[in-house]
Amino acid sequence: MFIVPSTIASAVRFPSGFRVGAIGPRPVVQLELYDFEACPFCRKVREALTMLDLEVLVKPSPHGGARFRPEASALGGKPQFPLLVDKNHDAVLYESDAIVAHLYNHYGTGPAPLGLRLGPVTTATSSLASLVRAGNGGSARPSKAPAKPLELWSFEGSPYARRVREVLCELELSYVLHNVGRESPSRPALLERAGKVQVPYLEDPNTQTQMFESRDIVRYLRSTYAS
Ligand SMILES: N[C@@H](CCC(=O)N[C@@H](CS)C(=O)NCC(=O)O)C(=O)O
Repeated sequence: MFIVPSTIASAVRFPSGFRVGAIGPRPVVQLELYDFEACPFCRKVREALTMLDLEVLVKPSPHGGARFRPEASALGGKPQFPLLVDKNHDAVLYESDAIVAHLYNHYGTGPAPLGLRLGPVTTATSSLASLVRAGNGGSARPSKAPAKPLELWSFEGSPYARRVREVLCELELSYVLHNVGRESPSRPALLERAGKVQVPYLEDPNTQTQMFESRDIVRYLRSTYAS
């Protein structure tokens, strides 16, 4: 049962990545993130994205992945993750701490929360969360590439949404990540669109599919895209 270790992983990082804090200006051009779920440094960035209520186009780059890793290396010069592309500020950034600072500087109202600024403690707890997930979302599996990115409504601390993100990552499926943490101002739009506020919620414009329930979504992703 995936939910127990995934809940422990969330608990280890609580309260980082659950609730939206004070937010500042919004990006005009969509942010892009090359990352992989199991990477503890990438987790810090995803937590910041949730707490800042930011949407991002994720280009999953797990170990052994061939779909986005070459693109990331060409952009930034080396295969290191996370890598953030922010065209609003002409920025291509490595280093999770630099990325978090950039996000709070441009899209927040002050410095990042303490949970993201504790240096080795932040890294240790994020690594522990990855350890608990035992490599899920770390390595690529053969898959078919969708023509258009999928769309996922999620927040970093959700144990159910994590399982879906892990599978999207392993299958190297690009997706628009709509972060809808607790108290997110984006929740009313989800309610309007999907009829209720529950995450994960997936839309696949390639097959006109919309669905809730992590187990059903995982099954759908595997049957549609795994090869
Ligand atoms: N100091 C960097 C460390 C980043 C890092 O070591 N990332 C690992 C993944 S967790 C990586 O890119 N490894 C190379 C690879 O995955 O091929 C940061 O905070 O962003």
